[in-house]
Amino acid sequence: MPDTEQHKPETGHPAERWTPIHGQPYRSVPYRPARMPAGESLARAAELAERMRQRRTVRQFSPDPVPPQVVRDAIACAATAPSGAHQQPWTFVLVQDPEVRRLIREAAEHEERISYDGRLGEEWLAALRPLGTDEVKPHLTDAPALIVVFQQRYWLGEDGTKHKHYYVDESVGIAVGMLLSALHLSGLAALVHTPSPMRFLSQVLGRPENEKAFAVIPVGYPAPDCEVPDLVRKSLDQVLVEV
Ligand code: IYR
Repeated sequence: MPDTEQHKPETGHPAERWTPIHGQPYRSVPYRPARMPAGESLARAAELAERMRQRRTVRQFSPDPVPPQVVRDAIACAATAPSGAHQQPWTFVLVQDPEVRRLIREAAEHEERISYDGRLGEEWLAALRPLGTDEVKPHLTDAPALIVVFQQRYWLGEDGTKHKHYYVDESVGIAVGMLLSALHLSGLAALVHTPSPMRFLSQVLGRPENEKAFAVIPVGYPAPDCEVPDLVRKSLDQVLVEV
């Protein structure tokens, strides 16, 4: 079996940077994590479930800065997500520049105004009414950081050939779930914002044509007067079916 640089496991070491592989099998390496005692598993699972229950989507952010390394590490967590054919079809753009955040807000509010003025349709507007959202998006400039997530629909070979990626929606969705968990468990609040259409994000951020915006995620601390809707989550017996 070939043993080239491309087949080595990813350790994050600069000499082992990922490059796309094509049609060659991966080398296998042992995977023998120590088994966690059941008692410890139970305790950790219950604690994690409780901490995740405390996560809330926030729409009112404090302008206080966040440690950028916390956000980078949360993105590093997201980038460990499983993906179709291990193609890792994601790009995370971390925007802290106030002028770029202002441009994103301006363009998002322009699109959202059209959406709330009727593009969404009456049924969709009715579904949103309980949340009270509208076209004004102060979180895009109040939050000190935005993570703009792009899906890579395909990758471009050096000769310009397009190689399709598989299960891109699923892969990026899983990665965003892991990102939200990591941010929350690291003490930061977030919002998944999906201005529509999102083409302006590629233009403002100068992204290549193989990338399509997936979501804008403002990240920060809740404003001191932040309020959230008094939501009730489905109980476990409403979401879990055991066979
Ligand atoms: N993208 C719009 C509308 C919107 C849609 C859904 I579904 C939401 O859960 C919330 C908002 C906006 O961001 O306002």
